[in-house]
Amino acid sequence: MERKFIMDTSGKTITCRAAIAWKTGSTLAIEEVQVDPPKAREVRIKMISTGICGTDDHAVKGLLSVNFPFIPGHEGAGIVESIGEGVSSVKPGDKVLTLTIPQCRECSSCLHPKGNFCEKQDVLPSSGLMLDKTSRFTCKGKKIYHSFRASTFTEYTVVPEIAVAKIDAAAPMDKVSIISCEVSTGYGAAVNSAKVTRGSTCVVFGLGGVGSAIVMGCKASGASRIIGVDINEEKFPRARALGVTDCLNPRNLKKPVQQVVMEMTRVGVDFAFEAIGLSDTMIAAWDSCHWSYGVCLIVGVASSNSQLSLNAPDIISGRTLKGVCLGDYKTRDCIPQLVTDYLQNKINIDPLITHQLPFDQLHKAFELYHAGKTIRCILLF
Ligand code: PAD
Ligand code: ZN
Repeated sequence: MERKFIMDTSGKTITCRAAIAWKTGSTLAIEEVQVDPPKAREVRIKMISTGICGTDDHAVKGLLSVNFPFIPGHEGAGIVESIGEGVSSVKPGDKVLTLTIPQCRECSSCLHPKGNFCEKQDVLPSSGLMLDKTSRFTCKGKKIYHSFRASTFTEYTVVPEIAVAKIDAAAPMDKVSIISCEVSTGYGAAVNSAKVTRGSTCVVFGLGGVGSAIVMGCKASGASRIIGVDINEEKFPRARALGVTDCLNPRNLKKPVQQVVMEMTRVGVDFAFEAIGLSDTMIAAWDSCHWSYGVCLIVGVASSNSQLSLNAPDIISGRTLKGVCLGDYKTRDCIPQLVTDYLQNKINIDPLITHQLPFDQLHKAFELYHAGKTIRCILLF
């Protein structure tokens, strides 16, 4: 008779592999780390997969204000290994996604019908610590910081219960990690935040992971024209397959890209999305909108302390400028539904996944990302 030995790790420190960013801009190092058990209202997760998001790259490069050394990654799918005292929404064995923006259901954002930027988030600013201001990670006796209270580039992580979304037990865990950020951010920005209308015109700046998910959302909403802007033309064929009707490389244009968009649409677009994280492209997106009813959504995360400078008098013409995080979804309430929608073939996330590699090939995954070859590369544990 076959006997299974399952080691009970609950309540114990787990030693496992994790990627650490030791200092600004340094290559990630795969190290042996100690992961403490979850404290009250915390959850320890055995990671199954994690995507590499543009925000992780910004953080590792030191473009965002984060504390080093830290374990990057936030776009994760895993299985609950153990829970701390008072946790009631998940139990060991549950399939979950990590959430960069938690939903505490008590703060001003959570209680407002439209708010999703929970006050208990750790992005702006980022302390790299859990809610009790301590860390659950150590390496070689040193304290290691968390990344947005998610840290998914590790075999085990600890997160607050309010930053965990329980998902459908049938979810394919090698794929759904991207729903925790890329899909909810991009698809959500179009369908939930902008509420792109049938027959409308859209422009999407940046055709990487998030931009591609925005294109999917614009297409699903019935946009009649979707202009895609990227400096990497290798992104164009896939973008066209997802619904982009016109591709522009600003480096090959003789005029500013916003002027070209204006001429192509005669009056400016209904909806403009910025999914790069640069002030210049945010301004270009704003300038591409119809001056009266155009809506400009800023999805890209700009580097810390950067400023956005707009021509002040132009603002009264009526355009809307809106920032959006995770598609404006109330994360724990809404993100599991996207997983169910995927399982029911209402959305298809497969074209957004171009690469899947084992976790120990993390460096190859980052090389492919930096070479502009990936839409999303998922690391598998
Ligand atoms: P990505 O690296 O996959 O995509 C960025 C794309 O922009 C690439 O295709 C680049 O070639 C392109 N690009 C770079 N510079 C320019 C330029 N000057 N002009 C035109 N195109 C350019 O990253 P991503 O899609 O994972 O993330 C994109 C941004 O979205 C990034 O700033 C990230 O931090 C942000 C993000 N925001 C949220 C949110 O909730 N607001 C969530 C996740 C990611
Ligand atoms: Zn909250």
